[in-house]
Amino acid sequence: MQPAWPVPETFNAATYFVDRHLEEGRGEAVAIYFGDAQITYGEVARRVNQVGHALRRLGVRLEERVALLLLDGPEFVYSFFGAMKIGAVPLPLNTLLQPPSYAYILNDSRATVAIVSQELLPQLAPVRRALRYLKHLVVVGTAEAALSFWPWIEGEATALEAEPTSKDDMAFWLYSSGTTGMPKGVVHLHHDMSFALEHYARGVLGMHAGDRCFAIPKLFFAYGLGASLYFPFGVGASTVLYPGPFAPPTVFSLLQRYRPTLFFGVPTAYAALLAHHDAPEDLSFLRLCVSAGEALPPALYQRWRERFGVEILDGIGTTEAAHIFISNRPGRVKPGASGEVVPGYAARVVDDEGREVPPGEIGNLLIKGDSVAPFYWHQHDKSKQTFLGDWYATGDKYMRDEEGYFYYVGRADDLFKVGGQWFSPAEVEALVMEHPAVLECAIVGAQDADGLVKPRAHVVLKPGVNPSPELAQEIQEHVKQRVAPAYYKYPRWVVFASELPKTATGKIQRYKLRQEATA
Ligand code: 3UK
Repeated sequence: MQPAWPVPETFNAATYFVDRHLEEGRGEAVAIYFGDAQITYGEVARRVNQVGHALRRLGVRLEERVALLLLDGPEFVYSFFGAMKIGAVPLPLNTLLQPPSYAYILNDSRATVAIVSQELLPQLAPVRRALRYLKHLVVVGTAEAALSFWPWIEGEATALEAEPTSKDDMAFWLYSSGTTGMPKGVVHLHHDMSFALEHYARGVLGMHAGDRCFAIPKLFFAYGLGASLYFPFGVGASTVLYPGPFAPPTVFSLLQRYRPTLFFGVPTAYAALLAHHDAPEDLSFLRLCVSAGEALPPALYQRWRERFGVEILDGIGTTEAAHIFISNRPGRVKPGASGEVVPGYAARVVDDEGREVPPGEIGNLLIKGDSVAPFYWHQHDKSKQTFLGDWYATGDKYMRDEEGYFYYVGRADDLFKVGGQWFSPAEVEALVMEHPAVLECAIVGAQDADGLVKPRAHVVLKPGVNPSPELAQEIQEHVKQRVAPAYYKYPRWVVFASELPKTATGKIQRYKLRQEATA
């Protein structure tokens, strides 16, 4: 099979990820498992072409954005590659946002067409009049999805010549949810998916045509887009798509039904699956599991391995980098580490002046690799702060050990100093969460009577446990004992809350907690 990297100067990603399979004789191979449907690469290619024609008929031109507000399913795939194939720019939207966020993103991106799942239409209706640039709304009905029949493209020609785009033309955008401010349009180019495919999916996961992928993160998320779509499609493997929300029983029944070889989740999902008591013991069809999105606690890695006999590879990726660039490798996992640099990428840990810091010291993580976005859409200052020539500043604090493993310490903007020493919220949150009464915890810096910054813990208790000053004190003692003699790390305040503020992708919004006054 043709390697994915390097790509030629004239390169349309839709031809590599879809059409190539027909030329290489995989037209009859299953690309997508969706409910009872098994959709072949040949069928996908024809539908992609029909969407391309239908979009042109609506007047969509080169470089115009086509928003996709779609539940996971075949129409997402057809629309994503169909838009790309005519040189337009698909823009998958998070399906969990509130109406004002859709108005913001649709106006900011100036998408002219939106392809929307019927179930999600009510999310757009309230802001319909605020949309300045949207001209057409294409609706995907529930019944159509189940039948794999789509009246909008019915009758369109099934052959389509790809727009001869440059490898450096815009291919797709994703709005990064971020933990602060308005979402930013991350612009990705036609060559970006190929770079991530070659170096991470093939290089680290050893992906091949015999694999079957199943991912908890949805296609609108950079993590899910690679895991459920362009990684399997890049190697001629198959993917399992599911439109609904995931609860542990659903995940286990889908695992048993489709028997995937690769499974992708976030740490919270692994925790929920482990906590589910009816868990079947046999997941031996899984070759590897991947965790990303936030740090995977070592205890989860161990428990998963003991229960199911398969490794979880923790790795860090970002929307800006398209996918994972530091990852554990099969057979050489260090629990608690994000892993080693993915071959093909480079990583540096630097101080605020850009000087590399020695192993064991905390610094800012910089990444180099050709899957990294060139800029944020019309955000000149934010782009300059983030994309520094060859290097991209992830905004994460990291530590490297002597053997080249990287350890996540916290977001740059969540980290703070206590008594002149760096304080890692992640480290102490893990200790608070060991307390049997605690369900969730987030720690932020708060000012004491002297105006000095000290750690404050926001704690959600397990159902049935009541907050009390005694319990707060007990939690403080619990941490003190474990951090001794680094007592500066224990939380000076414990604030009980019924829930923590989170972004649509589940990241805790610590800036909101920081704004709260200390009692
Ligand atoms: C954090 C991690 C510790 C980190 C993502 C493609 O999460 C993805 O993209 P986002 O833009 O968020 C990026 C930020 O999330 N993070 C991600 N992975 C880890 N922190 N350990 C990890 N393993 O702050 C990063 O800057 O939403 C995108 C592919 C995989 C992904 N996880």
